[in-house]
Amino acid sequence: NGKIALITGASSGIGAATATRLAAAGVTVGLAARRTDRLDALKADIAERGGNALAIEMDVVEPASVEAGVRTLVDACGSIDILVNNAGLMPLSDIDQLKTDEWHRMVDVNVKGLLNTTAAVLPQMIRQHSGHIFNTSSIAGRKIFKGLSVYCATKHAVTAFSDGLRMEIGQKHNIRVTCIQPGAVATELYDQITDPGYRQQMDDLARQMTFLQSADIADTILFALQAPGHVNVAELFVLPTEQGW
Ligand code: NJP
Repeated sequence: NGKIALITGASSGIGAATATRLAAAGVTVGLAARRTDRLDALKADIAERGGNALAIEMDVVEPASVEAGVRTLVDACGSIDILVNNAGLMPLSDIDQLKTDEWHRMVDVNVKGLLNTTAAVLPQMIRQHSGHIFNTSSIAGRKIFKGLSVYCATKHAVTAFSDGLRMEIGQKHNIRVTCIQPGAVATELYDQITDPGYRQQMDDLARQMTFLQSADIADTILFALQAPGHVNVAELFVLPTEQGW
């Protein structure tokens, strides 16, 4: 459809699947992440299917890296119509283990990273007086799970920021904001769990129920994107049927 998207965390999982789906729908996709080998492979895959993609090395934690990436996409394509704030991580541990490095990393990527990309893209969308921002929060952005306290705190922040953003820029700047809240999706997110107990727990969970696939979330993003301009699909809870709520 000729639109331009910036997708963070596009090197794997939900981000990569979203890039593939959007590209198939005619969107030019800026693929942002740190692992450029993954981005180059995805870009080639998208091109093979007739789509357009750019690989953009970006660490969302670093404002300079984010600004440079956004500039690269705008210089190449002239606009940014869609921002998919998707980069994130989820190491699990109990609070009393005091794994403060992991806590800070989650705050840096899940919250500050999302603020960095939003700040870098917003001026462009405001100039255009149009845009659509997707924020990947989580079921953990509405509810608290044991072992996930800090992750839940970061995703509650994403949900709260999405609500505020929608309130402030929806009418004023004609920008839609959709908060995505997935349940369990089979991705590499779970590979970062270092705690053996929680690792086992997640493996057990995966045996007990059929997790969502990344493409399921990509489909819901496309659904919200393709809604008529006066419709803002504000929030999407998407759970495995067996996960419940
Ligand atoms: O995980 P994964 P998902 N700068 O590990 C990137 C949320 N979510 O697809 O930089 C830039 O495959 C990393 O790229 P790289 C979750 O919280 C998931 O599941 O190359 N990018 C990779 O592409 C997250 O917000 C589930 O390492 C950085 C991507 O993040 C989103 O879904 C459930 C980065 C992670 O991809 C996508 O996660 C739920 C940085 N500094 C919410 N650090 C679920 N899977 O069950 C990391 O409710 N990335």
